[in-house]
Amino acid sequence: MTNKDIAAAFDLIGDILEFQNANPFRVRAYRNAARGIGDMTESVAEIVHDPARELTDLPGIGKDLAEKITQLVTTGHLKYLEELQTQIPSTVLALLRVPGMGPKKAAVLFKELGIETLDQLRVACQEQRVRALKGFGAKTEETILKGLAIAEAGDQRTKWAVADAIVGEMLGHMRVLKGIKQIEAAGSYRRRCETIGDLDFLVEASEKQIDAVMDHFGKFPGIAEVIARGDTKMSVRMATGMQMDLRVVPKESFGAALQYFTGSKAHNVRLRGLAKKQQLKISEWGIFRVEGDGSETYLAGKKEKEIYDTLELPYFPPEIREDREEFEWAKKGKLPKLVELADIRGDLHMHTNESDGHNTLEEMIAAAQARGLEYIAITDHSKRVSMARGLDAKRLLAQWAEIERIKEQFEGIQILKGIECDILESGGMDLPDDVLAQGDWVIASVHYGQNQPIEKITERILGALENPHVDIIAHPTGRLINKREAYAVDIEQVFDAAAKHKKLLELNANPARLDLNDLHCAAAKRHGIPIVISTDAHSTDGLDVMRYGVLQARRGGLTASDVANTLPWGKFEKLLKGG
Ligand code: DGT
Ligand code: CA
Ligand code: CA
Ligand code: ZN
Repeated sequence: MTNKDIAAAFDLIGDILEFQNANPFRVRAYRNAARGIGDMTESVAEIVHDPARELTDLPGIGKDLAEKITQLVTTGHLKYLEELQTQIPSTVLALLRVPGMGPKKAAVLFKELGIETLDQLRVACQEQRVRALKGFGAKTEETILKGLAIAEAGDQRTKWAVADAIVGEMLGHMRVLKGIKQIEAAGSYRRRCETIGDLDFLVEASEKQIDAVMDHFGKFPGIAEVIARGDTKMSVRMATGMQMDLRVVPKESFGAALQYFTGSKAHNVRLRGLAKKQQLKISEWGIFRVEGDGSETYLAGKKEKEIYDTLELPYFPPEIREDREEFEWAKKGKLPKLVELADIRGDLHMHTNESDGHNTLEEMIAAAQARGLEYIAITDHSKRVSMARGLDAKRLLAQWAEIERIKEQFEGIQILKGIECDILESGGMDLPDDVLAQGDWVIASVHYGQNQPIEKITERILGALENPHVDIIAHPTGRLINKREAYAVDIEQVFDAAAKHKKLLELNANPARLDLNDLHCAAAKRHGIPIVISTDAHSTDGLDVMRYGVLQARRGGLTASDVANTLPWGKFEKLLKGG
């Protein structure tokens, strides 16, 4: 029973309760528990089995939830959930996933029209039976029909790097318009989430200009349809399916709106709570003092920072606005100074055309040098990865000899003789110890046997961490965003072993991997494990993905001192030698 399974069960309870119009506090208790557990890297199941630990010590877990978790973990079932599930047909829950629906609307459709499936919902909309319901209308019907198409197309989120390219184009498109004073992309994009659901643009313009701004927004190439257009907001859908929202706000509200629409929702909820205690109110329009007679006085809102200033809070970088630890940090005056791209001095994972890279050894070194890197490691694949023409001992030693021979030609850059050595399916490394011993930098990776059970994969990785020649584990969970789930691995055991053996862990910066993820980075930090952000470049251009890794590290709350490849060469060399 993984944390994800427990979180999913609690979310499902939340869905059903909401559908049944239950007490919102109860619904929220389950939602909060689901979120908290989903965010934990430590296994909740293990806490259950540990006699020295109490579930009720976890935030938001009371006696009742603790009992439910214990039941789930020990029996694999949850009676309460099973009982709830007998009260509504399982297909009804699919209705909740239709954009623009939500539990309340779904409940009405179920009760009034007996709609239990997406197909029935589509027919009812087409026959215009939905618009006759109280609280629904022709427009809702239309929204639901479009939502159905999206729900069926599969609601894939867009990778951050892809969204970033679109944001860049949109900013370029909008900036030619004179009436725009400021424009920002807010939401999960600004928080640098690994994937984003939709893009949220915010524009400052005078009232006279609003229509022109919206007209121009609608002319962005690639827009398939305008979903909605109101007085100050507009939503469009791209041909790719991605939605983009636009809001036009006046000068005195731009900062407040930027704060509000950057989110996350959880961060904002917490912030509003803090404001209330000080007789303040925050909204997308500004921060207001609530007077004795209930009226509100505008205090600030032009700049985002003013919102936090007024609340006597530090300015939280968007990456950490998730209501995880940021408010605790603020309370203690210990907001981390997050790592920046400019802090990065080395790149310790890259391939050449000796295995599956596109460029030669010399080209990779020169490209790294041109990017101002102080040190790099050349890390081609080992022989097990035959599809990538992985190196056997003989070819590897030849490559290392070649590196020794040419490294004098490249000034101001250290070139480590490295290898990305596979961890074999049966355990153990793909190359013999006496070969690995001759290198400067050994990465260990799981590429094969990713469907093995958790015990097996964990054991393989722990074995690699015990090998004295191994320096680091690459892309430790193996996930590919939107493509492949992480393999089953007990990540806490990996953290413990990495800390014990003084090994490093990689944050692979490739935007399709971003592995370790943000929560793992934070957990690794708690274990005192240095993170290395690496590009895993397979071409000279591939060296430029470093920035995505840095953003992920920032989401994990990492500072430069938590990231080993921010060290100057001399200090990094010492770390390598165990100093
Ligand atoms: P996404 O698009 O799913 O990747 O995630 P976000 O965070 O961009 O969410 P989105 O687009 O629904 O809304 C953008 C931001 O607007 C969100 O992060 C916080 C704010 N927001 C939206 N709805 C609410 C709300 O009901 N309450 C509060 N406090 N903030 C909200
Ligand atoms: Ca969004
Ligand atoms: Ca949105
Ligand atoms: Zn690689």
